[in-house]
Amino acid sequence: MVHSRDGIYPAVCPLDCPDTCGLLLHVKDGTISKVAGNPEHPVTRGAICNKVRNMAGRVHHPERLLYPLRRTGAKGTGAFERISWDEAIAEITGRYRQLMDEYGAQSILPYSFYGNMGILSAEGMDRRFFHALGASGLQRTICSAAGTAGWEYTMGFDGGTSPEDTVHADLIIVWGGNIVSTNMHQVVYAEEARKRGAKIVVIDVHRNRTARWGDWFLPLYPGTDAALALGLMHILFRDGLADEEFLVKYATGHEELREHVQQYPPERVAEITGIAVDDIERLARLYGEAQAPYIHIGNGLQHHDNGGMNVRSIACLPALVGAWSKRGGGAYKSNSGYSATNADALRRPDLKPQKEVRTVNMNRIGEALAWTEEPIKGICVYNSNPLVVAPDSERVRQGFAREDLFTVVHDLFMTDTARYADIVLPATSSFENTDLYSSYWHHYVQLQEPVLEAPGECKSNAEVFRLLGQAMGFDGGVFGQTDEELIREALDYENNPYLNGVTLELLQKQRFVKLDMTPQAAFLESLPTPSGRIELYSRAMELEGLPPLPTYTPLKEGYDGVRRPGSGAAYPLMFLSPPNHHFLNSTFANVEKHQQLEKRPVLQIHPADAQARGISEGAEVIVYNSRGTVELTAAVTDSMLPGTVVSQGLWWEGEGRRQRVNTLTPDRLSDMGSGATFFSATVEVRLSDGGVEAAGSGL
Ligand SMILES: Nc1nc2c(c(=O)[nH]1)N[C@H]1C(S)=C(S)[C@@H](COP(=O)(O)OP(=O)(O)OC[C@H]3O[C@@H](n4cnc5c(=O)[nH]c(N)nc54)[C@H](O)[C@@H]3O)O[C@H]1N2
Ligand SMILES: Nc1nc2c(c(=O)[nH]1)N[C@H]1C(S)=C(S)[C@@H](COP(=O)(O)OP(=O)(O)OC[C@H]3O[C@@H](n4cnc5c(=O)[nH]c(N)nc54)[C@H](O)[C@@H]3O)O[C@H]1N2
Ligand code: SF4
Ligand SMILES: [Mo]
Repeated sequence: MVHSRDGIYPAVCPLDCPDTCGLLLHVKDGTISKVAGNPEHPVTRGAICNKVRNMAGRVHHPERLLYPLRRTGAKGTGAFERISWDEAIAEITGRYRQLMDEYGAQSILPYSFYGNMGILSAEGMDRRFFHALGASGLQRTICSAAGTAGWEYTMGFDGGTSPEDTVHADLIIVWGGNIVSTNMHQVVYAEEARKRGAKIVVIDVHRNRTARWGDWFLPLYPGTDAALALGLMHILFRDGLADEEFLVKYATGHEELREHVQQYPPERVAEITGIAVDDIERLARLYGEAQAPYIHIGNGLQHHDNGGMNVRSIACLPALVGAWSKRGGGAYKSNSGYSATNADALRRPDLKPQKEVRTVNMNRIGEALAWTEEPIKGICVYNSNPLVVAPDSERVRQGFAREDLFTVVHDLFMTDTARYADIVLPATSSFENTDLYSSYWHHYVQLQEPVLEAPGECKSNAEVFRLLGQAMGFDGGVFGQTDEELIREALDYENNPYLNGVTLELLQKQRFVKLDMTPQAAFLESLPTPSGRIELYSRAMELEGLPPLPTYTPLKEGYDGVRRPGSGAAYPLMFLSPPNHHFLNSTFANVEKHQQLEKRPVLQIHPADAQARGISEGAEVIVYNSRGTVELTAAVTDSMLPGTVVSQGLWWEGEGRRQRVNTLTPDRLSDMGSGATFFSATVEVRLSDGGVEAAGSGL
């Protein structure tokens, strides 16, 4: 099955990136000599990012884990001994049986995300195993949960404009998304639109790579996007730029909205957002007069206390101008709905011994590990690196340092999290497995078949949970299924008409298969909202105690609407920690090539804020708040409005340098969807005195 011969083989990029590229792996002597984009993949069209062009450095990294390990020293010190798989599986199942007897199965918690986007790797045997065990459930809300909730209240369906169609847009607004780094093929489509005359507007809190590429950059204060959207709606109604015919036909509540947005005149919105009145007026005119305006809603504005409402408010805009009925117009927040597979068949929630199990929000993992009532006694981490990616990371570290917590980590590397494990299991790279991939942006489903031999004793997620399930004595029919059987079950899903015609056989033949997009033509006629229409006014929100109309609410820890510190503001600077260009969340942060490309973790600070603190370019600074301290190198730049500082990238803990930015971020939950609020953080910054303070990381 595995190709041992030299050659060029198709593959799929497994990373949590909307582009889900088709790849070509050049293999020589059993190793990758080159990774290229597949020129035949209709969206990839031969182009891939620099991160994955350098993927061989990760897959063949000398520090890849090759054998199961058992801890021999204190947690966090990285002292382990090699054990066999038989010993590892026996120890895990033995401990799980003990915990179940003593504390109940819900004392065990899985912790996973999408380190590998493969459906079998992220949502298959693993889910079956924890369901059958009766373990606590995990709310996987770290990424886009707030925005998904805000979008679905408005549109009902987790889908929007098709990527290929955006070449026909004549105005593209990239709102809270750094697509040059995070969705490069959308940039390619936008370039095509630009050649046909489209303007590209970027709305962001800092002049990122995307802002530098766009035609017009509008910097604003963090977490004020809903106010801007409401201000635009105010002007659209005021100036007769709303598409009344469309609203009558497809929306609910436009009269209430017309009335409501009178509270958001441009002068007030300028004060809240930091954008000049003239610019708000100009943007509204551009939007209202465009033939087919398209909005790309990024993740940045979702990671806030008011993240759900930011998306909810922006999601109303296309309806106001009737953009949904223009080719290329509309908006994208996620297109996951189009490619939904049969989750129940794959994950088997019916295996749960009891219907209701406790769920734990992954954003609150630090707090959850400190519960004294019904404590979590076992945690199994895979596809994720919570010590680096979860908020309030010092609290997370303290949780993982608990001597009485039985921790299993399955990963390719000895991550910051794995160092705290009792048992570490070596994971295959995605190129060593069979898996099914769909995109949350484009419409192609892809198949990965093994290209490389697994090194050492690495095993895939599916294989690990098959072994664990069988060792626990769970149903052999469920835990004995092959990868191919699982894929067939996932694709057999009549509730999703877009999956029509996507089969394993066709995937084996073609590698990628386009979803059947014909139902999209009737998209507006069959929205799954309670009213069946675009809900500008949402009764469902009202019933849940949320404002039924889009509304601006200030951040909890930031500034209120007129730049006075809000109720919970303890520190004077807003701290933003979005992804960087060469890492994928915390993936690649340990690969030399990628580290060199990023150089080092820096803090971007405005000249006015730097001067007030005696900070000059290149100075070593301490960034701190009540949660902890991080050490970074200052980059003085006017890329942000004063009062905002930015550090891109999720670095692992440095040698003698505390640089995990999530030390500073709050574990509060967003207004809807129980999402993360990484970017609603405040900090103070001072020059480093050269010494490293005593408290903090134990790494
Ligand atoms: N190179 C690279 N690509 C990636 C990733 C990566 O780590 N590196 N991560 C992947 C994942 S998991 C995801 S979810 C996506 C995320 O990718 P994007 O959707 O692009 O989202 P972010 O990069 O989190 O944030 C985008 C921008 O929003 C800004 N922002 C922050 N707060 C606000 C605000 O209040 N208002 C506005 N308007 N802007 C704000 C941030 O500063 C940032 O410039 O990218 C994926 N692709
Ligand atoms: N401050 C701040 N924090 C953030 C963000 C931010 O913008 N700012 N972004 C947030 C977002 S949007 C997201 S999605 C999360 C992402 O958080 P995570 O999903 O935890 O992402 P990664 O850091 O890339 O960690 C994935 C881990 O999975 C491992 N892995 C890869 N493939 C496999 C496999 O096949 N099997 C197993 N067992 N392991 C595998 C990788 O080696 C890696 O260690 O981070 C969030 N955290
Ligand atoms: S990270 Fe994104 S852009 Fe890069 S190869 Fe993977 S899917 Fe394509
Ligand atoms: Mo994400």
